[in-house]
Amino acid sequence: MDKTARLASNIIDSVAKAVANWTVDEHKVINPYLPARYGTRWREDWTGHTLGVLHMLAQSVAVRSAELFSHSMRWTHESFKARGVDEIDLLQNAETMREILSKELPPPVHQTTLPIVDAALDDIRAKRSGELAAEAGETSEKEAILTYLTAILESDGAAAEATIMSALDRGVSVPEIYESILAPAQTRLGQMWHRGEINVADEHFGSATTQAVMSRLRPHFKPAPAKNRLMVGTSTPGDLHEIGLRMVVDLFELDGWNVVYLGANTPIADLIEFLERRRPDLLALSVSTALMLRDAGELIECIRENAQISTTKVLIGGPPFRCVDGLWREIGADGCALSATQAIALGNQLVNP
Ligand code: B12
Repeated sequence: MDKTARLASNIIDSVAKAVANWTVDEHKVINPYLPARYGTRWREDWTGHTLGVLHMLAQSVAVRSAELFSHSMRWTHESFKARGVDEIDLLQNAETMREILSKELPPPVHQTTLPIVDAALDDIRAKRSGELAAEAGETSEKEAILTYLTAILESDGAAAEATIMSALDRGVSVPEIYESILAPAQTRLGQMWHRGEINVADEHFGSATTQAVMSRLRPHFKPAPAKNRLMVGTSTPGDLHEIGLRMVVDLFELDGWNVVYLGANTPIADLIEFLERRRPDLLALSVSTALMLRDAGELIECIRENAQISTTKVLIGGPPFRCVDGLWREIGADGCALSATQAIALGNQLVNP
């Protein structure tokens, strides 16, 4: 066994307890949610985990095997994940431990140790990227979704925008960018938030960036010849989701319709007055959460009971309609589409059968 490696290994074991405690303290500074997420024993549990990782690192350094450490880290992460520990927390813990080791270990020990830790961290990150891509769903733009999401997670708006503009340069059309990159990326952000992998600030940044990118695409719109049809798009009162709705309205515009995008959350009385004034052929109503279904039904009833606008076609859509078939009939809409592209086909049918 290499003597320098063995010495480095012993040094790691001898400082392991102090490094584990320091790592957990620093990790809590980066991620203040740890106590709330992992209960009263969170500190002991995380210190024990970090200590185990350090002892395994010491063994891997002794035999100079980055592969051994990577393998053991992967295994540990799998087993902790299966017991409800968040992968992001495990990665943050390992990254924090790496920083502490780089400060605590004497330089000759660095040289044998840090490359081994870095190789394992790269391995875990690469695996995580692979999972992100796999979970992004069946789309030809997996790579772009992944790059876009990575930019969002790094709060790098310029990189996110560059990803979309380069897709445009490759010949990906605006509807494809919406449906195959931006929409799945937003859905994925929703899943990550749901699992506690990102917080609301990250989601807000993603949603704001997606809307900014959509605005940047406007100069590249090439609408079909005008159809002399008017549609108005909004969401149910109280519904704050606007991105899906905006995609729908933009695609109607590209299809040659005159469009009025009201944004989300228009009060019922003001919407009715607006419809009386503008008399659109179609109202596109977005319902993003099941909590808004009853209000959407009441809004459609108000339209049906108003002689001036009772014949306005109401097209409805949003995530709740993906979960339950035929829900749209129950709330009195004329039709329902599950994507912006489907919405255009159905809107044209409804207005000019
Ligand atoms: C971003 C987001 C938010 C942001 C919205 C910011 C913004 N400026 O838009 C904020 C933080 C405000 C938010 C809040 C909430 N949200 Co939210 N949110 C999301 C998230 C992560 C992404 C939404 C999005 O942009 N999607 C991308 C677009 C393109 O997809 P889409 O909306 O589905 O639209 C497509 C189709 O549905 C269809 N479509 C959409 N509208 C229309 C309209 C018509 C007429 C047609 C034909 C088609 C159509 O075409 C679009 C393009 O293909 C989703 C996750 C997800 N899976 O979508 C949750 C999600 C929509 N939210 C959800 C929930 C529960 C909430 C909250 C209640 C959370 C809470 N506890 O506070 C609140 C409700 C606030 C409110 N009063 O509205 C749930 C809804 C579950 C359900 N089925 O009922 C989701 C699905 C997350 C989840 N899986 O639990 N949210």
